[in-house]
Amino acid sequence: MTASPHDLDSSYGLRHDWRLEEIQQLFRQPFNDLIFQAQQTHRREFDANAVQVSSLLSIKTGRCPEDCAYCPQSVRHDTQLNDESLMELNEVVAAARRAKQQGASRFCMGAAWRSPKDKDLDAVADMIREVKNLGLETCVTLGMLTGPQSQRLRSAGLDYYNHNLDTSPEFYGDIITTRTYDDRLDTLQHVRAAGINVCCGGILGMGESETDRLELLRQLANQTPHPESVPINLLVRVQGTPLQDAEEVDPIEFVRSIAVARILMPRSHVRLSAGRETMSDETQALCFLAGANSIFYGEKLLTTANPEAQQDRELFARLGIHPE
Ligand code: SAM
Ligand code: DTB
Ligand code: SF4
Repeated sequence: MTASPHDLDSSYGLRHDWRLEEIQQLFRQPFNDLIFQAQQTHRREFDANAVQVSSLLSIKTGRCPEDCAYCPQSVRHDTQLNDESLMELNEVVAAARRAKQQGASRFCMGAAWRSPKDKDLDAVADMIREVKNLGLETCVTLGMLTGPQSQRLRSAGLDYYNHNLDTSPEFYGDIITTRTYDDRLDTLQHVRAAGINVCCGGILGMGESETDRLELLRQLANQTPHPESVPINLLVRVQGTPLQDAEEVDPIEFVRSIAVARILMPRSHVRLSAGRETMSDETQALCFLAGANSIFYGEKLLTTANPEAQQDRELFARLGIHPE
């Protein structure tokens, strides 16, 4: 392992000034050295055998005006999706209750909006209050937010807001043209200023280069403070999206990316997010070894498949992992 002047293991500090070359050095070191460093960091900050579990629900599905190339919910792609308008409160609460019974500790509600209308926000605020009343942490992802909208969500008791950077600033324009990287950073600032925990990550497997992946991690790590939750999604290739035939990610490269996220953001929950349905148990085990300590749990993500809850319980039992 190469020691750097800012070696985290010597300072135990959190940094927000990472340079790309330093991240490349971390990423490219021998796999065993990288995993060892990530494990050391992980064990310093967390129970090494605990994994946080969140369940997802799509509360408004499809017909999104944005053109995100990866997304089955964009109105621009013909993906055979069943569109659904905003769900009723009682249906959402019933789904949250089931998620809690299955063992989830956080309930994340996603809506296919560019940004919510104020009327929508009233309905979502009711959902947040009711889900919180069940004793679950709450998370929503609704697209772009203004400052006042963020404050309204915080007043409803929202714990986390998910808004991803998705990729590097350089590759971003190849994936989304209907809103900018800066728009995303603005929303993240509003959420942070309202006192809501930030859940922010990205997607691997969209045809980006190694540099793009590391630049995404640099963008995340150089936020002050670090996002509390960092979802690393492996692209779910959905028929009808422009990325349906994107090249597969080498699982070892994926694990390396998780390890680097762990080292750069030692106190954040790194979430092994979309893409577990097609991932081997062994790759998932390596991701946990590399410092992933959160997953989406339950048979569905927003619109695509996720492993069955029972399958995940069996995997956790085989690995001696306990959910939290
Ligand atoms: N519309 C809101 C937005 O874009 O912020 C919220 C929902 S959107 C589906 C949430 C995130 O899901 C996206 O930012 C993206 O990172 C992830 N996502 C969407 N489709 C995906 C796919 N096919 N594979 C992996 N991740 C995906
Ligand atoms: C995140 O980073 N991944 C989740 C959550 N945040 C909202 C969404 C994954 C969506 C995968 C495609 C789908 O199921 O529609
Ligand atoms: Fe819409 Fe979000 Fe999908 Fe982009 S990722 S098309 S904003 S639902």
